[in-house]
Amino acid sequence: MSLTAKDKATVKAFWAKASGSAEAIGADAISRMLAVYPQTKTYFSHWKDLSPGSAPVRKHGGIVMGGVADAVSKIDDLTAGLLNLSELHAFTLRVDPANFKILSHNLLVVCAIMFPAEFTPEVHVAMDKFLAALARALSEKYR
Ligand code: HNI
Repeated sequence: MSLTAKDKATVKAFWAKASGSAEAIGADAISRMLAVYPQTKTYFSHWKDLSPGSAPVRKHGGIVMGGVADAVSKIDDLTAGLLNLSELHAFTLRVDPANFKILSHNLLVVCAIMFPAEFTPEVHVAMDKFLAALARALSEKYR
């Protein structure tokens, strides 16, 4: 299920509209991930407050979306582009890669809520494929 040239163009066009709200998207996606899939909280037990919209949640939302922005710019070779980030999540943070799918799901939910007009079925497919490819690239160093 690799991204076609049309998928890539669709992702870039949607990102051009959504990136101005990247921090809000990230904050809500991380809030939902921690609330709806509480098993993800284990990685963030060093934070003071894991409740939706808390300061560390918002800060981390911005950081993660910086990674997503970077991935959009490296969409033609995500595996090479995200090697360092993959290494960090695999060896230093030891994040179970199953969680990448969970965060991707939450990112899609938030994009659909925040951009109901722009988030057409075509955009949904392209973003789903992009986030799956991003999750695969982040999982690269685990094997
Ligand atoms: Ni993730 C740190 C990007 C998914 C747990 N993560 C980062 C950083 C970026 C990043 C960028 C900061 C790196 C640095 O300090 O150099 N993470 C991403 C991206 C995704 C993702 C692009 C997927 C879309 N990370 C996840 C998931 C989890 C996760 C699904 C766990 C559920 N990440 C972490 C943790 C840290 C982290 C833990 C360190 C945070 C801290 O505060 O110590």
